[in-house]
Amino acid sequence: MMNKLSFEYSKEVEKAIKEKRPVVALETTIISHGMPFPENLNTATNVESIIREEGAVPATIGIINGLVKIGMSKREIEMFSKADDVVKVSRRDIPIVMANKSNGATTVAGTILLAKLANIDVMATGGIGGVHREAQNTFDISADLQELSNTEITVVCAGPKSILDISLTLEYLETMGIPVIGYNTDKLPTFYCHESRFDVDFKYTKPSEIAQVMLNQRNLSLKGGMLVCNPIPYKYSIDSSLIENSINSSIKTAKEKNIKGKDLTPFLLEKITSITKGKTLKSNIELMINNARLSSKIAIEFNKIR
Ligand code: PSU
Ligand code: MN
Repeated sequence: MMNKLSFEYSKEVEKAIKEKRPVVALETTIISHGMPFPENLNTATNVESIIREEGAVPATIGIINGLVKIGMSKREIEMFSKADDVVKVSRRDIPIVMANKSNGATTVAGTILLAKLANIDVMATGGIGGVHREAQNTFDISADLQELSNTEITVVCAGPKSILDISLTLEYLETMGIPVIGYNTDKLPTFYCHESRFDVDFKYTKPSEIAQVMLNQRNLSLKGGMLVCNPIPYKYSIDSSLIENSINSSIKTAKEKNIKGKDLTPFLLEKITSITKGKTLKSNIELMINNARLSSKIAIEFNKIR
C-alpha cells in the first residue's frame, strides 16, 4: 500500500490496518543510537515478537532511502542496528532525510508524528525524552514532549529518562496538557528506577481504563496524547542513589566535550552503560520489553471500543 505521502507499509501492518486490528508503533532511534550492537538488534526483534504474542501487530517505523517505512523488515532492522550513518530523526529532519533519500531512525517525536499519519494509536518506547538538567541555561527540552502535546497517541514508556530534570519535565508536561498516567503506581517511575518521589496524575491498573481515557481525548478532540508510565520491573530497577554518580559524571564529560543537541542523549546513555559495566543497558532492555507487553494490551483494549 502506497499513499500520497509515499509511505511504504509492511504486508503485516497493511493487513492489520485493513482488518482493523490493533497496531503498536515502535521507534528506531533506540536501535541506531540508543543501544550497542547486538543488544539493539536482539531487543528490537524480541519486542516485535512479544507484541505479536500479546495479539497486536508491531510497526517499527523509520526512513529508508528517503521512503517512510511503517513496519520495517527483519533485514532493515538489522541494517539499522549495525550502520553508523543512520540519521537521528525528529520532526524537522523528516522532510530533509526524505529529500536526500537517506536513512533515518525516528525518535519518539518523529515516530508518533509518522504513526499518526498512518492512523496508529499506541507507541512503545523505553524512556521518553524531557527537560534536561540545567535546561534553564541550555534550552535543551526534548521535542518528544511538544510533539506528544500535539498528537493523538498514547506513548507507553518507563517514565522520563533518569538523566533528565524530572521535576522540570513534569512541569513541562503539565503546561503542554499531557496526562501522566502511572500503570500500577502512584509514583512516577524514571526509566532505570522503579519509582521516584514525584506523583503521577493518576494511577490505573487496567489497560481498559487507559483505553477509556484515550477515547475521551478523541471524543473531546483534544488533539494531544498521553504518557503511560510503566515502572521497570523491580528485579531490574537500579536505586537512584547508585546511578546518580554515573549520571553526573557523564553529564560533566558531555559538557567538557561540548556535546549538545541531538548528540547528548545517545552520548549519556552510552557513557552510563560503560561506567555501570552494562548494568543500565540490561535495565534498558528489560524495561523496553515490559513496555512492549503493556502497549499491546492498551492497543487491544482501545481497538475494542474505538
Ligand atoms: N528510550 C530508550 N532509549 C532511547 C530513546 C528512548 O530507552 O535511545 C530515544 C527516543 O528516540 C527518544 C530519544 O525520543 O531517545 C530522546 O532524544 P532527545 O533527548 O534528543 O530528544
Ligand atoms: Mn535535546
